[in-house]
Amino acid sequence: MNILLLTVLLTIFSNPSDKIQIIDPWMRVGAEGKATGLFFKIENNSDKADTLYKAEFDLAGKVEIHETYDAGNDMMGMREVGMIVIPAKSSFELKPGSYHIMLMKLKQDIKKGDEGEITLFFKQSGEINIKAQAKEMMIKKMKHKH
Ligand SMILES: [Cu+2]
Repeated sequence: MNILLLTVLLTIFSNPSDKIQIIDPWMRVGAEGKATGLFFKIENNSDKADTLYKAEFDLAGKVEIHETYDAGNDMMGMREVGMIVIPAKSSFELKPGSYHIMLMKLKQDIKKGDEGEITLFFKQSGEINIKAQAKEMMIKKMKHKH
């Protein structure tokens, strides 16, 4: 890799003026009319807390910020939370089985490898556009040997 390219890459990935960084965004594959999840890690490099309060996705009729909770009787439930606060100099991870962005009422199928552009809204940092690629969830396969 030449020095110029390396410098450009380092500038992109370690720009200290980027107070909020979105790391490894991805979404789960989904079917038209259904809902799917969007996940990423938020790094807040500033010395002020920031709040994620909204997300927009063109291919979803509705987008909500969700958390997963234990609903008792071995059931897991999901509910909307109005926002996620990321304290100063810390990070917060949205992941399956935990906090996530729920992309609802999908306007088309989202297949493995599809890329979606999503806009995240932060109180301090404003709008941040991200690209998330669709992946299939890793599901443990049951194997029967006879
Ligand atoms: Cu959800």
